[in-house]
Order: sequence, then structure tokens, then C-alpha cells
Amino acid sequence: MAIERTLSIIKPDGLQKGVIGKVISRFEEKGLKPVAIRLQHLSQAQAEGFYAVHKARPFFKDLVNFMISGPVVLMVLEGENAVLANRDIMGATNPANAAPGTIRRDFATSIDQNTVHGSDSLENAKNEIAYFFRETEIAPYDWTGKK
Ligand code: DGI
Repeated sequence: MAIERTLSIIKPDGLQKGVIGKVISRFEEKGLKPVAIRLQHLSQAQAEGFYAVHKARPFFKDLVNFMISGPVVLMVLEGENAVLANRDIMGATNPANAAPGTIRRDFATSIDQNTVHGSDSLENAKNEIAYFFRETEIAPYDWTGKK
């Protein structure tokens, strides 16, 4: 299997709910290593740029306002099939449709406040990681034989 990197964001509701540690544990328990982490309050321009693909959608303004309503945790996760693995751990966009045991089912309250973002393809992952992190901010380490 391929070792990939993906971008994960713990959204403002995750910080409000006090579940940063629990969310990161879900990733670690499933073999996704955080290799970069930064807590940051995004500017409006940063949030708009990040979600530019949704610019024409009716929920765009609310989405951006939510993403800048408080700080977020930006992370690069590394592991086998990290992009898809992260999406599985997160669960469906709407927590009402998310499978039991997923982050969104267990911590999210609504489609607007759904606790986590995760890149949805390897190509988007590369772009999203580069949007927030310089290569020098990413620090891989070896888990082999330790799990
Ligand atoms: O990759 P996801 O976060 O699972 O979903 P996405 O990339 O399709 O949408 C990005 C975010 O935009 C999503 O996490 C929540 C919001 N969103 C998406 N579809 C809807 C939505 N918000 C509302 N209110 N209604 C939607 O239909």
C-alpha cells in the first residue's frame, strides 16, 4: 500500500467542544501519524481561498464565517492510503449520515459544524498541504516496529 499524506483540519467547533486530543487519538489509533500540526485562527482571505471550489454554492458565506469563528488545528497526516483512511475515520459530510464510530458521528452536531476537514483526493491533498505548510514545517518520523 502507498504511504500518502493528507491535510486534516479540526474545525472551530472541535476546539469549542474540547476534543482536539480525542480527534488526534482517532487518527493515531488507525495508523495516521501527524507529521505537522499548527493551531491558527484563519483570516477570511485564507478561508475563502481554501474553499474557493465552493465559491458559487449557497452555503459558501456561512462556511467561511464558521471557519473563521475561532481557531482551527491544521495537520498533515501520514500513513498507508492516508487520503481514504482519513475520510473513513471522519465519516460522511453530514453527521446524520456518518457511520457509528466516526469522528463526525461522535463529535459533530450539524453539516455546518462537522468538526473535521480532510482532503478528498491525493491531488487535492498535495495542494491543500502546500496551501498551509512549507516543506520545512513537515517532520516525518518512523513508527516501524513500535506499534
Ligand atoms: O469534504 P467534506 O467536508 O466532507 O465536504 P465538501 O467538501 O463537500 O464540503 C465542504 C464543507 O462545506 C462541508 O464540510 C460542510 C459544508 N457543506 C457541504 N455541503 C453542504 C455544506 N453546508 C451546508 N450548510 N449545506 C450543504 O449542502
